[in-house]
Amino acid sequence: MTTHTVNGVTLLLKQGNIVNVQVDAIVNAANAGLAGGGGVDGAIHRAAGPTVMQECRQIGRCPTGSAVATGAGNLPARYIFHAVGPIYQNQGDEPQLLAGAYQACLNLAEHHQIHSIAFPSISTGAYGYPLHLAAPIALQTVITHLQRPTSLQQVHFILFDQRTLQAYQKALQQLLTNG
Ligand code: AR6
Repeated sequence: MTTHTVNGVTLLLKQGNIVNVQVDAIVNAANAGLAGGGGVDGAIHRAAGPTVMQECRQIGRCPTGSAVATGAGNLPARYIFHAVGPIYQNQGDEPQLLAGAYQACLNLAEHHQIHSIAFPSISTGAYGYPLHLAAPIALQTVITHLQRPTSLQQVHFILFDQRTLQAYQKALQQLLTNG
């Protein structure tokens, strides 16, 4: 585990399963149809129970690079923020869309005035975003956001495997060294 403080807010990088994390909002790596799927999306819907999918159906869609909020069902959280990252196809707009997915969650956090949020590594599983490119975008978006006044006190990155944790640790070190 790595912890770092940004402007009084704790940033944690930790290996684990996001469904077990006690925070105000858990972020899901969803698809634009909010239709459920494998990976972290499957794990979250399984653990949360059917009410969350019912809410997703009512919302309908979420554009790539954005996020929508639902309740958290049986999860120990108040909200799930369903974020839609880009499918990596090297078309050029992926960095903006990935940053947009994180930023939309941070905006929802401010809107709901929550204190803690947990992110998975959006787009780096089924959506194929190279880890060494995605990790600095995720961290930079969060760190930049925390430089302004915020309701957040803790931001967790819950990274499923050691390879992903190490990529985020390396990216954080580089961002802190290079500014
Ligand atoms: N907790 C934390 N991270 C997890 C968990 C978990 N329980 N399970 C997997 N991961 P992915 P994407 C990691 O594929 O690339 C779905 O079918 C995983 O190891 O879940 O954004 C959706 O419905 C990887 O590091 O999301 C979409 O269709 C990271 O979460 C599509 O996949 C993201 O992998 C979204 O693809």
